[in-house]
Amino acid sequence: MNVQPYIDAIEEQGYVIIEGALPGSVVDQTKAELEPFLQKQKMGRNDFEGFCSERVYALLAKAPSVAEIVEHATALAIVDAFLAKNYLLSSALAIKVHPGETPQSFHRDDVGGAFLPLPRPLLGMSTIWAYDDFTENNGATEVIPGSHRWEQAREPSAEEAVKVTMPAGSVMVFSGNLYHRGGANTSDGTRLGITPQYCAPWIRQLETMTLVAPPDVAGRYSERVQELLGYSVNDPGFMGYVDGLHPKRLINPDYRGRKYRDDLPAS
Ligand SMILES: O=C(O)CCC(=O)C(=O)O
Repeated sequence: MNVQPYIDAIEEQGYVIIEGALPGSVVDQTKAELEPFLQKQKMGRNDFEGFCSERVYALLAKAPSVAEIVEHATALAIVDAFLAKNYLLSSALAIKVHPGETPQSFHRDDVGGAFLPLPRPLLGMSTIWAYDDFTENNGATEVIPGSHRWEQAREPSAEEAVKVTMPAGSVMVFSGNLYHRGGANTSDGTRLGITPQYCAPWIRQLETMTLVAPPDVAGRYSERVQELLGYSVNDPGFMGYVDGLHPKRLINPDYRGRKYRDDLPAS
């Protein structure tokens, strides 16, 4: 397949939508695998996660058919053009937006590069796959076209955003430094999306220390050593989470050390 037109669109606008990329049978299979995790038991813990949204992290441990989109040939052929070989899957989570959800704040997914002056090269590529139709009013992702090339001083505004409406089975592939957000859901239905995100191959430790020292081994060391191994989360933010929680929970399930707002449960 010739993906050059998609690559050109991303270079120009920061994103491209590909309809009909995933067969309905795979959409249905993944929805069935996710069903046990989407029982409205765990709604978002803050405004970013969305108080009216459910998020399922660690997807490859829960819904095996998600691998179909993680390694989707067309999506990866596009990502190949933007990231050096050996890039990594940085995140893969499901987001089910329920009625009443408000818009997220605009953000860039490759936020780890926020300390670098803009405009800067992208450090990651994102995809969001529609498992329900993304409509005008059910929480479709919103993007700000061209914002991947903005200068430092420019702030995002809702007036510049466009809604990414697309039928179930479609994907939006977008540049990690593109401003976007989850939209408001003013409908009476839900919107399920899954967002695999990829990062540059050098955004990692030289030795994968959490495999060198899995939780039972890491637990023998001091807190400081555990943090240095990677049982830590970038503050502020959530880079380093495991299944939406602080990785030290794998060493000590009662760990409640990180609390970034007093009115929220520790994560
Ligand atoms: O749910 C969406 O449409 C986008 C969510 C998002 O951008 C995020 O949580 O990082």
